[in-house]
Amino acid sequence: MSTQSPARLPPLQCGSRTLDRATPQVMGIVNTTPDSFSDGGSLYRAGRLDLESAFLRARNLCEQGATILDIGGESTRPGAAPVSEAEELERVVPLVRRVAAEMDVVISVDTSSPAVMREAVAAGATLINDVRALERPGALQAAAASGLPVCLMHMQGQPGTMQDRPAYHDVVEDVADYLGARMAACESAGIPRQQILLDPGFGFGKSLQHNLRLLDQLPRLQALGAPLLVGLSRKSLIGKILERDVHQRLAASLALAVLAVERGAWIVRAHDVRETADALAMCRALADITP
Ligand code: 7PM
Repeated sequence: MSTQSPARLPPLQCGSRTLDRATPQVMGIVNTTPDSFSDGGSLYRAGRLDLESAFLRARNLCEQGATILDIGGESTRPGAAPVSEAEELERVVPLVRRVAAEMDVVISVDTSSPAVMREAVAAGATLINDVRALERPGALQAAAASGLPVCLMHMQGQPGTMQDRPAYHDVVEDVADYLGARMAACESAGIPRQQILLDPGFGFGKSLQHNLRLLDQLPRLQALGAPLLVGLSRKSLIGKILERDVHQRLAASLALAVLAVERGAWIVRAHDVRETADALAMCRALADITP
């Protein structure tokens, strides 16, 4: 466990905005894909992404307490079909531009494509979230050139097949080794250590036991020295334990968010922003008691 007071940790600088490391942060999910696993294309009209609906969704999440919005146009759900770069650009860039023009929030672009990174950053994104940890050719360079913070996530396999028989030597050590190596690759490419976030990638090529062990052992990942981001909201590990469908997973998602923050997570990626922000405010209150 760290002996340094969280208040002394340097803030994360996202463009002109700073995020305070002493306060757990909620990253609200704005999924612009038609088959988003839990918001089911609700931002679509007549088969096309409706920019106004997407913007209203984004504004709502900010009003509910999101300090970061994660805007993505590629579905990484298990079994999802790949999306073309042109389509990803078309879904993401206009929304990033509109949100950047009208709202005071950190905009995270959820992409693995260097072109989408560049265009989204030009449109106002100030954080890069890549479920492939900048492994695509050109992604490290595009991220480094932006000068912005990056979130490196662990995934085993590829979205289409990652959930059939995931296997590890030791899931916690394997994920820690991978994230450590990607952090080193970032530093070699010129992305400073203070600009790196790490994410174990819950649900990305992991069995229920793998997910639970990673959650329990988050402090091992925290020891890598970068702030942690976690995405547990409505994920199938909850369905496996409770046998609840995706819209009946709020209470369990909040429990997991609190447990993750207790174990050292800083940013929680969530669908239900108001409820998550309330839960994390309780974590903060307890962390802040005067001795
Ligand atoms: C299955 C797996 C279904 C994942 C849906 C998802 C994360 C992310 C996503 C995450 C970071 C979802 C996702 N999950 N980015 N993008 N961390 N950094 O729940 O856990 O929306 S997609």
